Amino acid sequence: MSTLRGTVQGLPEWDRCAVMGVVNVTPDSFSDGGRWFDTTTAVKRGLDLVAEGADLVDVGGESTRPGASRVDESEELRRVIPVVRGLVSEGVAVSVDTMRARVAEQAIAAGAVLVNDVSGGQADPDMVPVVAAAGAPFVVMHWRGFSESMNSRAVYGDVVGEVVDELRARMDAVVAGGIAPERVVFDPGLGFAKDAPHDLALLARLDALHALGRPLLVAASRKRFLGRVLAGEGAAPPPARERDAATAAVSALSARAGAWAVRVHEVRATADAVRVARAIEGAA
Ligand code: PMM
Repeated sequence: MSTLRGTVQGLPEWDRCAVMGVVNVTPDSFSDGGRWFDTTTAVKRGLDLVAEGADLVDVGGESTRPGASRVDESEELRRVIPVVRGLVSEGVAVSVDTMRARVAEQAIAAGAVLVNDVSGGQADPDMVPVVAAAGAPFVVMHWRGFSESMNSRAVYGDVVGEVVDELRARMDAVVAGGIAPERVVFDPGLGFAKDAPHDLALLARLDALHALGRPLLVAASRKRFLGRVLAGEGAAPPPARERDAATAAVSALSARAGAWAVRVHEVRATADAVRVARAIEGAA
């Protein structure tokens, strides 16, 4: 299992699946929007996540929920950079969740150790050159377009095969742009241009994504497909905040399947899940 997980140049190595805790400094993220919106509260939230077992804290200032419209760059910078700085000054390993090169650049200058771009470098033509020049590790998520329109792009013949092919093409592009392959992390992009059956099919076939040869980040936390699974056919899904036990279940399964990291809003249960998965792995 551990050989599957892999390592990311420029980041610490953990002997189990890592836990990335989420701090959304946004008024409108689908699952926790508005709760951590001012700098002090957001930094405190990040520190609480570390105390609960997060290895990395992912700071984002733009909601990517389906249908969301974009924030402008100055507002995103205003939201994100002070939080990055505050967490870095407390010794936290910070990842920045952004599609903008300028935000990534300033976050790296403020001490962020990982750039998490849900567009995999497609939204901003300056992103790949900026990440390459900084020598920063880079999350390449499977993405087919901005939130306004992504639901209409959830059309696949073979979702696993197409996601694998599209991620491979992104790898070629980012490597051609100067990012070292050893610094790339892949992410299947659950919920991004995907319906519940697509998300489930991808989770069932993490092995096919592993065949791409890079560490995997799985970000299932509170997503719509979990609401669908929990509600069953035809019923109303539970609200996002009632999907944390289901999220922890995905964390355990992903860790056992060799994921490098899981990205979650509620850290405590997932921190336990990845440790249990590690213990089982060690006993095999
Ligand atoms: N999902 C969201 C935001 N950032 N980053 C990665 N790498 N993968 C994801 O699936 C992902 C992400 C949307 O969820 P949120 O609004 O609850 O943070």
